[in-house]
Amino acid sequence: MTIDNHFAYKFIINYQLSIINCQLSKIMGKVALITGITGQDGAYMAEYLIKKGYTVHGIKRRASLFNTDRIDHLYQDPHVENRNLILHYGDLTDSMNLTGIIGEIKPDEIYNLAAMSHVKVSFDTPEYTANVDGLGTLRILEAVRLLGLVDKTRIYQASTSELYGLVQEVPQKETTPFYPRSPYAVAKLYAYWITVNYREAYGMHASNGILFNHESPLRGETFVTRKVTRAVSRIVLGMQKDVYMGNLSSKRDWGHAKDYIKAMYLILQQDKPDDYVISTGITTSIRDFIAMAFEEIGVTVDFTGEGINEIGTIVAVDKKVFNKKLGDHYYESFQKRMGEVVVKVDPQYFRPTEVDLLIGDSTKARERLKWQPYYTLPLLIRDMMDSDIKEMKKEAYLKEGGYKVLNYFE
Ligand code: NAP
Ligand code: F7E
Repeated sequence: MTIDNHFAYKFIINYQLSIINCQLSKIMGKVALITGITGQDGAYMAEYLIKKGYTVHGIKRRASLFNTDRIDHLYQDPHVENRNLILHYGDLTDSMNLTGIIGEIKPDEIYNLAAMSHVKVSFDTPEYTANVDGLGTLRILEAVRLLGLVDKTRIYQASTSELYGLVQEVPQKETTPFYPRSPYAVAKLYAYWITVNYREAYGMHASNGILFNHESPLRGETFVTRKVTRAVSRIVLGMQKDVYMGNLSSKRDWGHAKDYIKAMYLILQQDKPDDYVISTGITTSIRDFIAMAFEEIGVTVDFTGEGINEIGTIVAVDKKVFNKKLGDHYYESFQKRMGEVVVKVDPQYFRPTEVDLLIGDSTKARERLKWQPYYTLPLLIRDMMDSDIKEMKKEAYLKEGGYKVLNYFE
């Protein structure tokens, strides 16, 4: 056999193998790898893809306690055969580990959702944040390239509205120049551009979703929305006196994570890779979010004062709404708190550089992906408040019964 023939045979065999692989994955369902599967978006994404018939692999970090609460309902005993959720230990800082997992499972789709995702904390851990959020993305792209999976594996990169930082245009869209304002955003800027570069240099199906803030009952407890819905629930149930907040004037474009993971999925189903803004197009201040969360249970809070002297005071309670949401049991003691201050400002929550205003224009996604959010902000707040009231009632019940309840202060 001549060398030319040898390469021709190899090419034909490889080509046939790739067709067989493709047909097999159609019959057997697709395989997805989710980094950050234990996080808010990772948990919703795993559930969504499993319902669509995918086999989902997830990367979880080793922790000294179980960290799989958010995916507990999907988790199966590792001894069960034909599982549709398989977890691997790993870390975005470990390229050998990532290359090993990707090489073993050869995913059709990778959703890179893992990150040190807290903006304020990124000022305390800038080097680590750059390593995970910036270089972590490079490690995944490079693993796919080196393993020869460029034509098979599609990659979603979790980019962020934080890239717009000190906004250069209102509203922000795909063409708005970036101006990151935190170590987190600067790391994500690298990840954004390395994704674009690998797409252009190697023809990878790699796309950025530039997602604006999205929340849910699964949101981490130290992000502002969840901090508020937890605190409001505890205050009305008599478990907490007040809450200390940071900058009340910044504005965010908040959507529901359940809507946003659908956009991520749609981005990877397009024939061509591209970058998309995902947002609701409505912006609200932190102050108004807090007022809306109290209003959800019939409590009116009025804000007075400025800067670090600003306070939120209870000025009215709608008994009917309050009782409907919480039950009569709590009204008597709560109405005695009329006129009391429940929201205060503590500068320890301020950031060295703040992102004052975010509001997205997601026209491109709405037209090309046919994506549209279902949840409005009031619906999102209802979902989060219902869930946290239930959670806090459980804690109150345990406390009454003499059981230990943890204090999570931040
Ligand atoms: P999240 O709840 O904080 O989840 C982050 C996930 O990343 C967790 O599973 C975490 O694991 C994992 N992780 C952190 N460091 C890691 C490391 N070194 N190696 C491997 N895994 C690591 O974040 P999210 O709200 O779901 O956001 C998902 C992604 O979207 C993130 O990349 C975030 O930056 C980005 N994003 C979020 C929003 C938003 O509003 N939610 C908007 C735009 C972009 P543990 O559970 O062990 O901590
Ligand atoms: O802050 C202000 C704070 O921490 C929102 C991440 O998912 O979304 C998230 O980043 C705003 C900021 O989210 C408190 O100063 C006031 O202006 O909920 P956050 P974030 O910084 O917008 C983007 C899109 C991401 O990509 C990130 O991963 O709220 N704020 N008082 C407060 N914030 C917190 N956390 N705590 C306060 O007490």
